[in-house]
Amino acid sequence: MSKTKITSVVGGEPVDGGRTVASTNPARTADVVGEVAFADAATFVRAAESAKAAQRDWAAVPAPIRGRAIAHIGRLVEDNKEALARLVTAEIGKPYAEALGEVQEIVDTCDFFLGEGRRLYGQTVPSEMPDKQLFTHRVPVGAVAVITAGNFPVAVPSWYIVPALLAGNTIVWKPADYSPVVSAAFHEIFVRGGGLPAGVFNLIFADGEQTFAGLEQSLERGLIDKIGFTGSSAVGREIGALAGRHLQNACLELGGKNPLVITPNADLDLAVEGALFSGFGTAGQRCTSLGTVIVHESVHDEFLARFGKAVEAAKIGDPTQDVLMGPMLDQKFADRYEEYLGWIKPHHTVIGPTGRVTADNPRSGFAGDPAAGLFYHPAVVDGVRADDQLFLEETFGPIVGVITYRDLDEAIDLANRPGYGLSSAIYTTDPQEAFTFRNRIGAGMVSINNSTSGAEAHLPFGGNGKSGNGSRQSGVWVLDQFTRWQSVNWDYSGRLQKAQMDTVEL
Ligand code: UN1
Repeated sequence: MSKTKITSVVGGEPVDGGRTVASTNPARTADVVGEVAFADAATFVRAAESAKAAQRDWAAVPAPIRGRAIAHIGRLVEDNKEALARLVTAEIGKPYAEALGEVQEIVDTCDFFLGEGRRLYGQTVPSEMPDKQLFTHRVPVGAVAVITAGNFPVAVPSWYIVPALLAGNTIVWKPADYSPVVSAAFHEIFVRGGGLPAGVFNLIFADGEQTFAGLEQSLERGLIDKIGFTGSSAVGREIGALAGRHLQNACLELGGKNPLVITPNADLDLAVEGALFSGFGTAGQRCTSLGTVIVHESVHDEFLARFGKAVEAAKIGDPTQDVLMGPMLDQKFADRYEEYLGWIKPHHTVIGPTGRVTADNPRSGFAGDPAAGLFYHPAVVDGVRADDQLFLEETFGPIVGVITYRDLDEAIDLANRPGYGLSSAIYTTDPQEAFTFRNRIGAGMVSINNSTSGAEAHLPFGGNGKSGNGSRQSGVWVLDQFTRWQSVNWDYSGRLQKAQMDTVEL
């Protein structure tokens, strides 16, 4: 693949200069996919100025016409689906079938919101007084800063950018630093497909420090009206605090330690399949990835035997082939996996080989050349305890813990204990167990007889506790993030009618 030079785009113009960083293919780390020029805080502020300046005209475009722009974007993404998916696979090592699914999520999001341009409903509301009418309108929030992670380099940004544009907002997007080539391709499709005027959708590549400084300065100058952030809980806290200091409420989609409960009434084969996919799909690097299996003690041994076998048989390796698990997305996540293993191994039973896949530490049936990339063994850790670091913290890697329980109360207590609250799952054929779990789990998303991963574009997505501040994306619900309600009070009585004082009595 030829090297591409990627830059930020502010007000429709590329911004070169600054430090240049190479983006490599995690499945073949010697391959440079592209080079990206990192911008500084001042460039971020210029992007915010540009978004702010373009917002009034963009909001003046009738919503159905903005919906049509979203429709064109969706079609262009669909026309370029394979090419974009191949780029996702090349730059972050996501297996190609998953990458295709990820690109499809943009199409689904566009499909949903193109019609929303013709709805974007407000209400008519009766007044306490005669000859007076009350209305509500959704109005755009203004210029939105979108900061996203690289594990879903195109689907998750579209969850913010599509509804925000549809609702009449303009954007400064700062994607993850390890997926710049995919991000630039996404930006290009959106600007071209939607015919977006300059300044409506700005793209900034920058490191965390410059981004934070640029964001802070933009907030101080009133240039950014809303922040959407997907990433770790630690950075989410900082973003949330920064937003709060400016009396804003950020849309935060953070980490998860997602539990999967297996009751004695579960279909065990189905549970094994669900645990395998959500534990090791995307090499465990989804915010919705499985953290801990909470299994009833009576079925623990049988589950573990079947799960162990399934993990051993799973295809791992070259993400352009048909594999369950490709490489780690980036060196920093590989390092973290190693760090966790160093902590886990002295204390726990780990099933099968762990660590990096090498000639000395092989993986049977490995697809391709393990030495070429950031390939690791999937780790299943038995005998986890409720006060273990592994039980309490997100690992963002292919590590699944297993803990046992005695009754459903204990299982639910364990599922809630880490204090995250993104996704969760229960495997049971007993509806009573399923509904008790649904009723008492603290997570924003609950799967019954399905894995913890696998959001759909029209169902609310989001978490509670350490997983977010209760904001929700997807479907109509996300419009509450990117619009504000305006109340209109229209008096046609020709006199001053005072609320409460002139209220009509029966
Ligand atoms: C994320 O990992 O940030 O539900 C989002 C899922 C995905 C989205 C995950 N479609 O697994």
